[in-house]
Amino acid sequence: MQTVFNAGHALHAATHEFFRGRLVPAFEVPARADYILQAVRAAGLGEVLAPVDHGRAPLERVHSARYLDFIEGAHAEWLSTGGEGDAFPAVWPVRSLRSDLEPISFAARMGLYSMDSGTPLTAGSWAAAHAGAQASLTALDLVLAGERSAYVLTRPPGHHAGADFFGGYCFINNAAVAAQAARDAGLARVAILDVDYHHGNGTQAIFYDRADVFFASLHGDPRTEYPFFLGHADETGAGEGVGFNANFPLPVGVDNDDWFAALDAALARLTAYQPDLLIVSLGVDTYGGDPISHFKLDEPEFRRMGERIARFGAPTLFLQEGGYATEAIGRNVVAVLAGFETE
Ligand code: SP5
Ligand code: ZN
Repeated sequence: MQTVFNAGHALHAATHEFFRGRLVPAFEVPARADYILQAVRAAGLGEVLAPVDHGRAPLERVHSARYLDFIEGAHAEWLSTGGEGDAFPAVWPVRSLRSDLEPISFAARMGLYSMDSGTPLTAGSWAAAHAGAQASLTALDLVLAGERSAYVLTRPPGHHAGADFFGGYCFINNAAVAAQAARDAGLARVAILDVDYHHGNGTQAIFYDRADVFFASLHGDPRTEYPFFLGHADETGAGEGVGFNANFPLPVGVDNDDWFAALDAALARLTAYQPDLLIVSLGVDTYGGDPISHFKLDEPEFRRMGERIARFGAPTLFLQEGGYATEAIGRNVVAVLAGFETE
């Protein structure tokens, strides 16, 4: 399996994130990608390629131009309006407040275009996220050209980012950009399987009223786990999209057997859908040793996950999402990808 590596990932480097009113050391750090790259090379998984620039148009198929403009200029604007270091939002247009008008105030626009204060927007966030989307499009090209699979090694992750907001460490929704690009390349049906510990609220929202992209997700129950406000089992799609969204919320500490039963149930739904392409939002924060999550998968389970996804039998694009046990992340990711390769 070939890897498309976003070497620009390190431009997004936060030292701290907001948590319970304090700055705590950031979890989503450049070393994550370094460890994965090392493990991919050590395992001899396959060639490591650089992204090819596909421009901004494929991003605008998913995100609003206004949002992309904002993210591109946000850090410079933060500095020019008196901010120091990384930028954080502090005010949001919640129920009864208006989000249909774009304010002039930078602080107000930070709130309009975000969902939480736990996502540092750094000087290099746009460059890193933009390059990650290019890596995703490059890996998609490999699969469209007939490769059985490809892996996108990138950060920041993408699945929490919506059409016009950032959050959950995510700015550009790589899975959504790739899925839309696959549709635009002529594939009729695309399935997204999100196995990150956290519900992929951004991806779900982007495709919620559509039948041409099926979103299925296994994740910590949003009643207790981030992103809290989406990811319940009764979210099955809207309008033409009814029946093309499937959530499998699982309790904190879920048994590995129950996690795999949910994976089988999700894949059964996707089998009935008969997609032309499977995109896997591959977060490995389901690892037992993850510092911010509460599932119990380990290397044998990650390998089994890869085998199970391979048996699904569709051309498969793996995209890196979460995983915060930095020293174990390479081993865990490679276990999934190597498991896929052996099937
Ligand atoms: C892509 C992805 O996995 N995003 C996850 C975003 C999680 N944001 C909430 C983080 C809360 C950190 N909690 C720290 C607890 C330390 N004991
Ligand atoms: Zn996650």
